[in-house]
Amino acid sequence: MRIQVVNPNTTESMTATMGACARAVASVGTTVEAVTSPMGPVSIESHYDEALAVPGLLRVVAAGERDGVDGYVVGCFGDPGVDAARELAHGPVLGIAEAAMRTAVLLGRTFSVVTTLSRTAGRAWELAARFGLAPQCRQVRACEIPVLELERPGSNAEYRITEECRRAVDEDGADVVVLGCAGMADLCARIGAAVGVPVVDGVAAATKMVESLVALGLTTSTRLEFAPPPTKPYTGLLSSFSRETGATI
Ligand code: 2AL
Repeated sequence: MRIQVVNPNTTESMTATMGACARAVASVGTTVEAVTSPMGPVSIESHYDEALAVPGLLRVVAAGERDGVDGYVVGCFGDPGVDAARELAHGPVLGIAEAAMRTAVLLGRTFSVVTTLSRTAGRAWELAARFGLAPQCRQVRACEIPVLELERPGSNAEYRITEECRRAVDEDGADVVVLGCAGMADLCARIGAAVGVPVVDGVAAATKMVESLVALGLTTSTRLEFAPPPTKPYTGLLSSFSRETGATI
């Protein structure tokens, strides 16, 4: 089985972190390929970033389809482009926010999300509502750490995230904490040990869920909404995307 963990931002070091965390949970016989988007923002922390991260993600998925990839993880907590990627892919596609939040409610009554910047909290709430999980989401907490600061050697990001996770438990009464950025994936086990409640990293959770869906022989329904998109010309800077919605899938 081949699963691609796609980093929709263009920072290779974050892709490497995500790949290592996905491989650590993948079963024997599953190959995890961590792929960096070929275009777009170096980090995703605004709606503008999110919108412009989607073309690169779709490029990767279209190439993966030509190459026989079985399923995809979209490795950004805004779950950018997941619906569009589902239209392109023959196998399952899962975003890390959806995987993490759905996992959290299997483990406790309530969860809080601990994310990077407070400007991303609105999107996390919107996703929780979309998944029907807003009633169980106690709070979306921000550490005010920009995404690329997570990668900077010598940063105190782990300490600040751990303290915010403690507040999620003590002040929100959350049974479970969800880490709200793919760049936090490698911190999950240590933070879980420190705060004493389950802490969920969406990269690992999504990898196991995609692996399970592929093993079950289940994939996105192509009956209507998620059928391959209609073929049509795309113009201007996006003209090369025309073929990706056409005969190649
Ligand atoms: C993210 C993420 O997971 N990757 C990225 O670039 N931005 N999420 C976030 N809340 O900042």
